[in-house]
Amino acid sequence: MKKKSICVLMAFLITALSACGASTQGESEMVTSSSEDLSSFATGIKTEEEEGAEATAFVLDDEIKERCPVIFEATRGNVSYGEFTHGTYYSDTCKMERGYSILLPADYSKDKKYPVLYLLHGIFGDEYSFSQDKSNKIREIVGNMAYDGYIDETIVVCPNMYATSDPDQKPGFDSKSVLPYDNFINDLVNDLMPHIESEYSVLTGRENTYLAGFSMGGRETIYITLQRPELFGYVCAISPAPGIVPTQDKFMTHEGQIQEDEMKFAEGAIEPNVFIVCCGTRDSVVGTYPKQYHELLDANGADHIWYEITGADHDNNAIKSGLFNLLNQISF
Ligand code: FER
Repeated sequence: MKKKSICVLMAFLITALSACGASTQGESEMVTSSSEDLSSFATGIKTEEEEGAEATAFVLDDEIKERCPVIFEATRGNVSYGEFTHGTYYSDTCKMERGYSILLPADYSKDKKYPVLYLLHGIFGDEYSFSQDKSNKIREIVGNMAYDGYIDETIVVCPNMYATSDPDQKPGFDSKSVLPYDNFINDLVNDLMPHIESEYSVLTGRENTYLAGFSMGGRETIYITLQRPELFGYVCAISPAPGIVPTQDKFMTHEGQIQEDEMKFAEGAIEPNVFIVCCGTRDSVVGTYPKQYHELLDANGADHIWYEITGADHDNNAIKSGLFNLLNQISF
């Protein structure tokens, strides 16, 4: 059972104030005005009577917030964040050694066991795409939410999603070049997950195994979730790219991994506890494809949460939002 998310109001205010000072300034993309973010928190304030003996407390509500609140993406002086490191594993699927980046909690210890989030990059990316981009605030969001007790300390694994056995093959906008992305399900399930589970001190099972991805990674997140829902309890597809079902967009003709009427969970399948699909309202790359996925999932009776991120493009605003909301849903 996850810890209910409660922080004392004073602590919240102090953190909120320091978060306003701790800044994301100087970065190419500013998220939202901090006053906007902070006012949205007011909904969760409980009175002393409601909390019984406890001091007036702040409780984050379980609703989706379009933007990651500033308080969770800020670099706080009092929180120790994990660092990304790099590892390798032998992939029987690809018949070669492959790399991944891994974010371990700052005080990672073999005496504890941690849930794991597998986080999938976009097209042309690799295992460094997330770990080398400081603007996505992954370390901060995961570290702050754990520090505040919303989630348990969590390991984040960022694989290379291009699962090919041909070292000369390169990604591109044609069916052949895209195939290794669709093959990643095999590498993930048969090679990477067993490696992570044997090399690190992790909790196993769907309750402790999360899957998220951006764009091409969002597309594979949906595909993998529909194929293997018993493996992942908490899932978020951020700005998922076209091609799960047949279509033609400005980049290429997609044959489709599955047909539209297959965009659902198998009869009797255990579905994820949380399955989020989201996208920015101004996404200039995948446009309305994520919304179409939502409509297909709806039409086929596959439970999920759909939301749009007002003003976000195909960018870190969407990534931060999806990551925050996934972790926030896990906390309930
Ligand atoms: C496409 C449009 C977008 C596509 C992939 C993408 C393979 C992926 C974008 C990204 O990962 O950022 O037609 O086809």
